[in-house]
Amino acid sequence: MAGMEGTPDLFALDARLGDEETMIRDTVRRFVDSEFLPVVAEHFEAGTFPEELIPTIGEMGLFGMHLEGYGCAGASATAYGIACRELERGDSGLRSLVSVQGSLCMFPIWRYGSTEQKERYLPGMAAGEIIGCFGLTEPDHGSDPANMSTRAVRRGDEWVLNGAKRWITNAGIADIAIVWARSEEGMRGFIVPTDTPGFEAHRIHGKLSLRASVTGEFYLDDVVVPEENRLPDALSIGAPLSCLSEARYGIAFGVVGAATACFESARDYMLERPQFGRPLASFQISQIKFADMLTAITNSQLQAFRLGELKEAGEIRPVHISMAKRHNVRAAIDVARMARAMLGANGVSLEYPPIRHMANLESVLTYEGTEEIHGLILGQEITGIPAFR
Ligand code: TGC
Ligand code: FAD
Repeated sequence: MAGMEGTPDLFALDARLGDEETMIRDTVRRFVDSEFLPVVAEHFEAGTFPEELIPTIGEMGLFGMHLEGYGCAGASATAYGIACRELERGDSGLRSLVSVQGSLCMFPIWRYGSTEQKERYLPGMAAGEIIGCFGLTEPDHGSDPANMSTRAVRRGDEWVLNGAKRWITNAGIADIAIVWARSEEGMRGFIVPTDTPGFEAHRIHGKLSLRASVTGEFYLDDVVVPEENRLPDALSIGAPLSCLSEARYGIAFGVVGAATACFESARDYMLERPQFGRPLASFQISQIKFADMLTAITNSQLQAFRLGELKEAGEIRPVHISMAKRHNVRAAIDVARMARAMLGANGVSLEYPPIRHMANLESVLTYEGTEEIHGLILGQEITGIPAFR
């Protein structure tokens, strides 16, 4: 009897996709297979992102693809999720680029910006001509951004920003930064061109996860921006947290792609490689591992698809996203580790994807709300008691 081939989808969930969603899935999958996968290992080793692919990603309409107007594709929430899944089948760093640009930088302008800001920035960002980064985390404030140190002081028609942001995806290559800062009036968000005097960005080196993604830090030393660069409708910590909801949604789908790549790699390897005179896939222990991996992937697919339905129905709540982000990242890490071990010594080589995904997923577990923070969000939903502080 022939075994399962290709991408696992035991419950035929992709059959529910509409024509446009299927077309987006196939286009992104072809791009990842033909243009990204051939170069990812060398970039991962070098600690670089293949920046020459950014215009193609823009042409495919993937930046801010779930937003309407201003040059954005206006695709469905599920289509955005499926695109994230296919991108992260390539590498979490590739999905990160699209998450940060679309959900963390374009979304706040689209949701909280003025018409002038939207017209000025969104078309260029959708095309990949203007790259953004999102500065919320600081050296001393990660899980608790509401207590951040960065300050914005109003001075007539302008604002003076001081502070430091660390662990910022794309800092160092970005043209603009979305900067969150506390002011006497409350939490505020600003669009800061990275060539503004007093703005200085550095790359973080020695990072052993998400290596095919640029991560950095930036400093704001008396950076002056005009009032017209403030996001007028962002008036509390709820504004940056709502951007996180957008990006976390994409991660819940994305990590299904990373897990799938690991599963396929282990399955194909074990079917081919004989030990003790038979293919490794023929041993019962291997098959139980495949069963556990496929079950974990299927559970994650189900959560992701339901999340898409809730988002499209306008019924999604942050706690739904927390459950799916937390569950699906943990499931993907477990699958990646299992796949890594099933490849034996070859599993520690960049020639095969599992170790790269396994290392990447450690960042994905931490960023966009750690596993513990999402657990506490669920704990609050269950008990009604916030246990963060
Ligand atoms: P809390 O009192 O719970 O809430 C304050 C206000 O915000 C609202 N809110 C949200 N709104 C939309 N989406 C969400 N996810 C929201 N969470 C909360 C809330 O309803 C409330 O509104 P209102 O009107 O009642 O005032 O706030 P808190 O300060 O106690 O924070 C709670 C906590 C711990 C959950 C929050 O701080 C948190 O999520 N911390 C984790 C920080 C985090 O995830 N940082 C991510 C940085 S960006 C990043 O990692 C990018 S990685 C990019 C990549 O490469 O992909
Ligand atoms: P901490 O908050 O110090 O947490 C350390 C540990 O303590 C964690 O295990 C955490 O779960 C636990 N902990 C914290 N609070 C509690 C509590 N109340 N109860 C129990 N346990 C708790 N940020 C951005 O703003 N923009 C970006 O683009 C961005 N990109 C990133 C890219 C990468 C590769 C990485 C690794 C991070 C990135 N981040 C970004 C930062 C990321 O969001 C933070 O690292 C994350 O929010 C956690 O903050 P922290 O690292 O300060 O950890």
